[in-house]
Amino acid sequence: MPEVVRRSSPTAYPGGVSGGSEFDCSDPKSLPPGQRRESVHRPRHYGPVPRRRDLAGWSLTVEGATASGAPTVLSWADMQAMPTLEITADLHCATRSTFEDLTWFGVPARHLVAAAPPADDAAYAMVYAAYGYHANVTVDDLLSPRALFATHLNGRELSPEHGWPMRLVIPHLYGWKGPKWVMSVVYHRSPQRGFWEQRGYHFTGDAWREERYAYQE
Ligand SMILES: Nc1nc2c(c(=O)[nH]1)N[C@H]1C(S)=C(S)[C@@H](COP(=O)(O)O)O[C@H]1N2
Ligand SMILES: [Mo]
Repeated sequence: MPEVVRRSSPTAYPGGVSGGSEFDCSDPKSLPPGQRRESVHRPRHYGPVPRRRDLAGWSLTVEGATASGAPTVLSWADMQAMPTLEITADLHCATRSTFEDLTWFGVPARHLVAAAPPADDAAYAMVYAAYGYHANVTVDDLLSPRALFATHLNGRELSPEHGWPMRLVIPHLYGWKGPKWVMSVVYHRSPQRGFWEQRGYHFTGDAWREERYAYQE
């Protein structure tokens, strides 16, 4: 893996740990700058919610600048065979709403990267979802210990509105970096901008650095 420009967050965040093990601070914790707590976790997204389909036809494709040069297509059964992880994290929407203490369960993103690795010089990834939504992240973001492809929220299978059957969660980034109804991951050698990143939002989107808007880059 090349040396990636790691504009990531400090190891210890106020009120929690970015990556690494679970650390639950019972003191009132601080939120990232400019965020306010929301008591009800209402789903939010652009466009319609895909209908439930048979998981036998579901797949996640990893393609683009892969190490092998070929794409990898993972079935639902392939994903089920991977290690799992549960994390408790806050979801920070760039519109300033934070939803606290969500428990996500799924496949650590780093295991997907291990199963279908990028080429040595591919440091970027675009994550695609239903209806053309996509968000750019870095391979380092996917390798961060708390990044996961979630299938469950608060102990239940994801509802259609929250991304059934699978959505990406990267807690240190703003919510838009976590596509719901995920369909593919495309590795890139050069930076590319996703749906919101093309519409005025920040390339990196670290919530603790308040990387909200593209003009801050
Ligand atoms: N496919 C898709 N994924 C998406 C979005 C979207 O519009 N489409 N919105 C993003 C945004 S802006 C946020 S804040 C979170 C919200 O997740 P939630 O609805 O589970 O709270 O989903 C993200 N994932
Ligand atoms: Mo958002």
